[in-house]
Amino acid sequence: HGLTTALPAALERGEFFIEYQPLVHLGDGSVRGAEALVRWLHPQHGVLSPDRFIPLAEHTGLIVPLGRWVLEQSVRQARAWQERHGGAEALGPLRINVNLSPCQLTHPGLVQDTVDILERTGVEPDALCLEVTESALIGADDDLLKPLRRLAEMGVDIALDDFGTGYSNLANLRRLPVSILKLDRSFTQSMQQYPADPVDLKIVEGIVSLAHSLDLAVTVEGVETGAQAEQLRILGCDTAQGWYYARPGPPERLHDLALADA
Ligand code: G
Ligand code: G
Ligand code: MN
Ligand code: NA
Repeated sequence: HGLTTALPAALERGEFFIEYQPLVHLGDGSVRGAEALVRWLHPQHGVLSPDRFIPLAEHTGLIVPLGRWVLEQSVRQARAWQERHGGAEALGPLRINVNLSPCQLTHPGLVQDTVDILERTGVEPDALCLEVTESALIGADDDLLKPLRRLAEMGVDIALDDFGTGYSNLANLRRLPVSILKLDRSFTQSMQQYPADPVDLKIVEGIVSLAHSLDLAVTVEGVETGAQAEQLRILGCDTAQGWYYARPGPPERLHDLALADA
């Protein structure tokens, strides 16, 4: 595969870049942070989405250095936002969410790399959230959970991404060192019609109430309309992300959005 063999040189040549999508507090609409989403500016094919190359990078192992690069860039960016965001201290420092692939979880350097990056940048652990998909943690044994536990003990948030798409063993949640559920976009899409499907409403209501009783915060993905945002806010969701607020974009944009409500 041409893309696969081009990956290592692409990392060396700096062809990857990161877009940031704001995370918004549903209660007051303020920007609280952003999710980092990597892209590849390929010299022939133009901008490639992560769906095109993350699976290849996972297959070849390049995901480990690529993931480390994404983490370092994103945390550096968070530091830069925090330094320029002095007006909004009441809201706490702007946070950064970074996706972890399952291969990074099994790599022995994960905890130390993360500690090093936080120390080098001076970003507090509680301003970092690592997103792991529900499917990566299904059936996870203690060895797999150990690095996540260490990170959680340091104060790093762990979010369960795409929640509700795997077979959700809700009882299993108690065992995971997770502090945030990211409700899959499909739930948000079912809030499109007004009034929304009563069964879907009950399901989201149930997830939110279970999450809160376990001390987990709920972030919703894929919010595209104000009506969805309002419905999800009423259902008790805490934070939202989606095109209604902003598409993924360059880091300066997040800064403008965050300062606008500072
Ligand atoms: O940005 P986009 O909406 O196209 O993202 C598509 C998918 O790629 C999402 O599931 C997202 O979690 C994943 N993704 C984006 N950036 C990264 C990254 O840095 N590492 C990993 N492992 N996945 C990522
Ligand atoms: O990590 P995760 O799989 O959640 O990645 C987020 C993905 O969702 C990215 O590909 C991002 O571009 C996409 N996305 C973000 N906001 C929206 C939205 O409002 N609607 C839709 N359809 N996709 C979105
Ligand atoms: Mn994600
Ligand atoms: Na997701």
